[in-house]
Amino acid sequence: MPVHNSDIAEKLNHLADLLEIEGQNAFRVRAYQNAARMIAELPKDLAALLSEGADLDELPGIGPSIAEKVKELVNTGHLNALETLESKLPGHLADLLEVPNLGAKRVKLLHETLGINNLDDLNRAVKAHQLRKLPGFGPKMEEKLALALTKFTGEERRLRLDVAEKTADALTTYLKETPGVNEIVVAGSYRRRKETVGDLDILVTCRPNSPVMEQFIHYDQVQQIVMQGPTRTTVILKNGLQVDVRVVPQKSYGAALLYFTGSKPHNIALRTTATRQGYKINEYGVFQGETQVAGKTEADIYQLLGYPYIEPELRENRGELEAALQDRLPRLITQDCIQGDLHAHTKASDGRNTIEEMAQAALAKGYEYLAITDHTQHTRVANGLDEKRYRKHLADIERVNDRMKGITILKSAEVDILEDGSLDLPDAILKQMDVVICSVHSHFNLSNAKQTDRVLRALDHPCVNIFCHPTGRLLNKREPYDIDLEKIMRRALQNGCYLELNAQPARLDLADTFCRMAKDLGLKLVISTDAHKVSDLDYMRFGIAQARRGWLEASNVINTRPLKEFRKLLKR
Ligand code: DGT
Ligand code: CA
Ligand code: CA
Ligand code: ZN
Repeated sequence: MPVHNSDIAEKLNHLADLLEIEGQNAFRVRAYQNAARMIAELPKDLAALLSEGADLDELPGIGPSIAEKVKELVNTGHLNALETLESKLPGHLADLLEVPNLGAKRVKLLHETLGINNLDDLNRAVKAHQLRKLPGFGPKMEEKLALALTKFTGEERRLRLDVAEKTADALTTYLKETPGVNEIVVAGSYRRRKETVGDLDILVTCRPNSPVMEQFIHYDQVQQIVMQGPTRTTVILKNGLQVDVRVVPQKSYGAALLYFTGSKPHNIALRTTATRQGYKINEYGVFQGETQVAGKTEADIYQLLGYPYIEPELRENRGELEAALQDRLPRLITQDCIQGDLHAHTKASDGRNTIEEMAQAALAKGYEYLAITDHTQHTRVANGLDEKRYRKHLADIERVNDRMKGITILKSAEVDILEDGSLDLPDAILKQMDVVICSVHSHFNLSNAKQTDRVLRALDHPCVNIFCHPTGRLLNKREPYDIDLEKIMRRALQNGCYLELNAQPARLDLADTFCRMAKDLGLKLVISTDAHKVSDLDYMRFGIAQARRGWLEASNVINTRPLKEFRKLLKR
């Protein structure tokens, strides 16, 4: 595995954090932080520079000791100093750095004043309200940490869909090898494509005596067997995910699938209807007296009860049953409707591929257009481009576009919205772009009123087309900032601009309910991947799933339009 500049920067930053906690002098800490920033902004791969025999000492901000460490990282993927320090610091002190809102300074203070060494200690101190007295904390920060901790450590811990998907794919592939297995499907929130899942609910149909449960408990990722039986077995995997496997009879397959796909509120509402019609419904089928009248497939159950088939993503009891009865179900968007991606980074800022490589990959997906949207200077950690570099970058995009056949590369930028709502590039250069997307990357803690006004001001800028990842959330990591999205959506509608549904599985921002809100307001969205490398373009499917959970149809999403129409929609 090649070591990228961003990985090196991350390791050096982590080292700086640990050195700070350890009480090293501020100069040394800052030296590592500066080196990390410089490396993140470096246009060329350090690994490549080294293999060309370059002398890293020559780079600004890198002395001999840091140069040695970079070499070590590139050559071995490890950093001895970091590992030594990690083992030297008490217990799980470094885990605290992962908690939202805690940086090295705060961790050090917690350690020194309250003797907090790990997440458990922190949990106890938060509950005992010991933090609010510390300098720089206060009751509000204590509350924030309490919330962050329940998500971080408690039962509420849920796995991101993309992580669950990797686990589920590997496990179902393995289970399929068992003799006698017919069907394997992952039901539950996973099938409803929820952004995070609590556990995996797997259904299996098989021939009698198929050793599928034996096979399951011998899976090499099993950490603990919670319970084992012929029709239901539950384990916990090494990554902490709980998995239930249920063997169900073929004639009950549809009923079991419906039941275990949920959601629970959808099931309950459906059962109420069934009861009213004189049926009994459970995970084995639909019954009239003792006789099974439906249950082999989901569709035959819905049909018997007078409904058209309802897609799993809609089964949240948010009006889908009523809509189904009135033939008002949305014709949900599918991935093949997408004609272009409007958010992609390249090596020019913090991406890993060139303009050309990104465009080739988008072309291979059958897209008609791709917007190159590198960061602007304010986002220094992402190697954002200033005006001068951006001018050159636009010329580069144009040049590649002239060479490429079959796809149009749109000149764009992901422009930082500064604290006061102004944009991070001058109008003269924004005017040269085909499409302008903008984001909040700093000052997440403004009040609702200030944050909302800041974004409204950006949307009022005549060059702006799309407001990206509108709440800034990172699943399991960072709460959304405080902002009035309805106000934002109304202004976007009024101004002829759009909001992004960011398809990164760590973001999925907008959330499903906000997608639905946009649709109800009549505001169209853009679904973009925010790709930082070629393979990230595949994230589109997560965005599509989220859009479907938000009841979106192709007509609610502007990058389902061919380029010509898309350009018209951009006119404000
Ligand atoms: P999760 O795992 O928290 O992400 O969410 P789900 O929806 O996968 O929930 P889970 O794993 O507790 O249960 C799987 C499905 O089983 C759930 O979506 C609906 C069904 N189910 C579970 N408990 C009940 C229940 O008490 N009544 C009914 N009607 N259905 C239930
Ligand atoms: Ca589940
Ligand atoms: Ca479950
Ligand atoms: Zn981006």
